[in-house]
Amino acid sequence: MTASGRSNLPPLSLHVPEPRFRPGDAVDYSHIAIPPAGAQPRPDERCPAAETQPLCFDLIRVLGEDDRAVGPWNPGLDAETLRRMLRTMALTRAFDDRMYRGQRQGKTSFYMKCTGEEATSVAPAMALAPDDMVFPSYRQQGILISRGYPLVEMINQIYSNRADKLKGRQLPIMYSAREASFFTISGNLATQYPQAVGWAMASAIKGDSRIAAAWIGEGSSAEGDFHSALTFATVYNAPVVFNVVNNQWAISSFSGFAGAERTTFAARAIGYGVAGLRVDGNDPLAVYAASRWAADRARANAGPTLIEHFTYRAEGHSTSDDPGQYRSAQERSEWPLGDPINRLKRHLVALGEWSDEAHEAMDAELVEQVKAATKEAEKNGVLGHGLHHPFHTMFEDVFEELPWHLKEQSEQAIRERRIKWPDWSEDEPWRAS
Ligand SMILES: Cc1ncc(C[n+]2csc(CCOP(=O)(O)OP(=O)(O)O)c2C)c(N)n1
Ligand SMILES: [Mg+2]
Repeated sequence: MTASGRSNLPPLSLHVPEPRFRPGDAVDYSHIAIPPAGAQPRPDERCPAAETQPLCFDLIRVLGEDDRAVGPWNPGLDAETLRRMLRTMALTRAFDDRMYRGQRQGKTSFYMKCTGEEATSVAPAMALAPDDMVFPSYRQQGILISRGYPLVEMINQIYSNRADKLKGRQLPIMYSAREASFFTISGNLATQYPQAVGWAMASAIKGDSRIAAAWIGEGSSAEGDFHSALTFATVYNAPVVFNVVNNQWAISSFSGFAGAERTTFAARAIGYGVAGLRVDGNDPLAVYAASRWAADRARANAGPTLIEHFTYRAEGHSTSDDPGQYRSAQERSEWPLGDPINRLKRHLVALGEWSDEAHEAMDAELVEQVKAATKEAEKNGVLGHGLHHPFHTMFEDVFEELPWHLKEQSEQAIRERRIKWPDWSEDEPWRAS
């Protein structure tokens, strides 16, 4: 008997997704369809959105197994631009490695790496105009680095020190850089999507030529904000590029919980009448080409595009995570789309424009560059050394005039602090004994 008593009907049941591999399991990715590079058609940027539908189930690839760039999506970049792309991705990785170690040394409370996903931020940043407005999530440090934002400023923010322009009010790595057209990163996942659409609409209303681009993780695409953003964008034909970075994981939840077992993330574009592209996210040339296609489309008032970057989060979610607890360690080595830096390196070598020696020398130079920036930032303090913004500043900058209750709270907080630490000086807190 079922609960309702209608015993001739089968009991209803739910499907609860389960990842294929858990710690200790052997990994077999043979279920992932990887088409040959160069085999995907490239429609005109101004085509009706429906023409891109097959590309939502395909995988745009340019770099082939022989390390050559092939097919209609080959962006045909010159060697100097390719080397700049390689260097920016390698710098992003060197930066991540150093900051990760900094967190382990107690210099910051928190860090998030983008290892293996560098192409999904560096290549789009290069495909966009430098003043196009970007609305990233927390894993697109590669955009700031591509735009030449000073590493020292990034590290000041990570250390929440006295030179941190955000005055220690944002979680480390949640940058904000108006001068780099880089919107403030929010820990409230997916909020950047409708914000990007709003900005893009405003740009169009003003008759400007700048477009907006947003990034979201595949897990966060399950948030309601994703859907309202796409609805607004398609209704008003907003000049915006939507990037979904499908790195397979949302902390310890695999992509199945966001719908990956049913269809691709790119295919979500179809329901909204938005152009959709599914790209090999570890192929920097494919990512560049798709980003350029979408940016040109938006700039020509031909409509928004949703790009799914199919990639893999090679390391933990953040410094607070231990992926060894929930996924097989073999996943990283077995990931069939390789590593974006290695792939672009091998391509440049195949062109006769790069070598192992040049690569090694570049890596050594980048380590030094990051080290120098770190030393510079450390002069402004690291976590827990007291070289942070004066305590009272946390009550400032929000209201033009502090409301009475916050004024009372701030006075009380400062009073209590003086009782607790009598030697504490408000302007030079680091001199407190
Ligand atoms: C609205 C909201 N819900 C939950 C969280 C907690 N949270 C932080 S990161 C994260 C996983 C996001 O995964 P994904 O979107 O795939 O991005 P990835 O970390 O893989 O880049 C979650 C659930 C949050 N910050 N905000
Ligand atoms: Mg993810």
